[in-house]
Amino acid sequence: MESKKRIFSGIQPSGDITIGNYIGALRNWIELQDGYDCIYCVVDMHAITVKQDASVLRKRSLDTLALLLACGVDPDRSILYIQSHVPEHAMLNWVLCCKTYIGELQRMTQFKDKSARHEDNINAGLLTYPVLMAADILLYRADLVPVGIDQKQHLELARDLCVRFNNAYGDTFVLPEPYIPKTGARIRSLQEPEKKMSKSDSNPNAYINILDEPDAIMRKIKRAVTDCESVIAYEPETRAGVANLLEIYSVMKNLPMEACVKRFENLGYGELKQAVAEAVIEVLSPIRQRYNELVADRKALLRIAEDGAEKARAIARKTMGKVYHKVGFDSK
Ligand code: AQP
Repeated sequence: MESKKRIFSGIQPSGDITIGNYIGALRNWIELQDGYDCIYCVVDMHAITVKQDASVLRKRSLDTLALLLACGVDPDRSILYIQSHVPEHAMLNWVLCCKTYIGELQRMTQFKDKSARHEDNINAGLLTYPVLMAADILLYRADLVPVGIDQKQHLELARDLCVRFNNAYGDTFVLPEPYIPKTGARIRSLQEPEKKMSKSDSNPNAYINILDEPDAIMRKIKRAVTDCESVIAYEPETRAGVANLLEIYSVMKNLPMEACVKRFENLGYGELKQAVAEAVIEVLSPIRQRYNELVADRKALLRIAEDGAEKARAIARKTMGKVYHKVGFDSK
């Protein structure tokens, strides 16, 4: 029997998870569970590349796990765990760091953006973030990585490192492919549509948190920046604000873009915003309800995290054994 292809993806517990994260990545995580062997991870080690309060991070990691469950990650079908519970991530990170050139990392858009945003804390982890991400993926020999477009550059580095290592030491890692959705790969900020929607944005009106209450969703979408045109059209290059609302609508309603544009023919921005907000509320309300139930039982969440880490470690340990042997460490 042919074995299923493997998926790996992660999310940082660095803030409230937004509909950008949901549309760009999480909803695909859920769908892909049907046909793939899926491994999903709360990447708390990535989160400390920017300053975090320890107790807040600890709580957020488990809350994020609960949110993934609420969105539909099924721990009976997929492996779900917290990155720091599996030490092999850090072990492979170090080996791969020694195979990565500084110039490759300095070119990364996210490093440039985050260095500008965190001028007082341009630490080495911010620079080597993509190497840890490569380690996450290669450790599990993942075939496919569902991510938003912002992670494409990092995934290319993971592919380069895979080829570099395999060429030097023989076949060890599997070459991962990105899985980027056609619609919603880059959901934009509601306030500055030229930027991506980001959970660490200092302006909460710029993003919709998956757990936002309906009135907050309605308010934020009604305030979303659009333009002075009068016709609703999908022109992402020149009319990013309106295109963003149409993309959110298209994904939430599961309707092709042409049908969405037709739906709003001869209507105004007020009607568009009302319909987008209602569509978002309809999808997010059941997730919020499930999350509130799940998050109340910390013991059950910890059990799921421990169980997931054990399953993940069984795979990671095997890869790491091979890697240590190949690079010349004395593996017992
Ligand atoms: N705006 C977005 N549109 C589509 N996809 C997005 N993703 C993030 N923002 C958007 C995708 O969500 C997944 C998890 O992201 P992450 O937690 O690894 O961090 P990130 O990419 O750095 O996202 P944020 O929200 O901007 O976090 P902060 O503010 O902490 O840096 C990834 O697959 C990502 O592509």
